[in-house]
Amino acid sequence: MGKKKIFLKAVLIGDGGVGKTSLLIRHVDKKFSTDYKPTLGFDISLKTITVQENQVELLIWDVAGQSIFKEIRQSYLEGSHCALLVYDITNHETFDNTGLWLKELKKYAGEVPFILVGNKIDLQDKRLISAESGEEKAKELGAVGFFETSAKNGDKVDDAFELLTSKSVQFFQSQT
Ligand code: G3D
Ligand code: MG
Repeated sequence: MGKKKIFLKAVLIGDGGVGKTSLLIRHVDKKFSTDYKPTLGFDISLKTITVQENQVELLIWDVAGQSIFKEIRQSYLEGSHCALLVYDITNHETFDNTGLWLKELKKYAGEVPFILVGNKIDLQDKRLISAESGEEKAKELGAVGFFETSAKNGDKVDDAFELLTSKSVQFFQSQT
């Protein structure tokens, strides 16, 4: 059996301002930018990750702007194989909204693996959501993993994307 090439569509979801774009920039380009220009529509980045001898091409979709229009949201979420569901540990509302984002994902993409991510852990003095609450939420929502990250200093960012990729490959291999 030769090596297989697998293409997966991953979407970044969660409220505006939680750090989705920053996490993507950190993972794909290995840098943190504070002055990138948000564009209209989507950005799609490609990340190649090797999982069990298979070359996985992760196409990571990121939506521009603070909120997503309903019409756009459908085409954004449809056909997703997996998702990174992000909240900000310094912002309660973003944590409470994770359930709504998951509902949207399920509506358009079905039951796909996702990882819950609590971002901005460099801001410890502003933390409002404990790691324990995050863990609990991840279980309650049915996430395949949970990480606390910092897009600012890179903490656990690659781990989150890599776990998402390997869990997704497992998931889709178990379905065929
Ligand atoms: P979004 O794509 O989810 O809307 P962004 O979020 O990636 O645009 O980030 C929103 C703001 O949070 C940005 O600040 C960004 O620099 C900041 N941010 C993202 N991740 C982190 C993090 O891990 N730690 C800290 N301290 N800040 C973060 P501005 O000021 O540019 O709006
Ligand atoms: Mg963004």
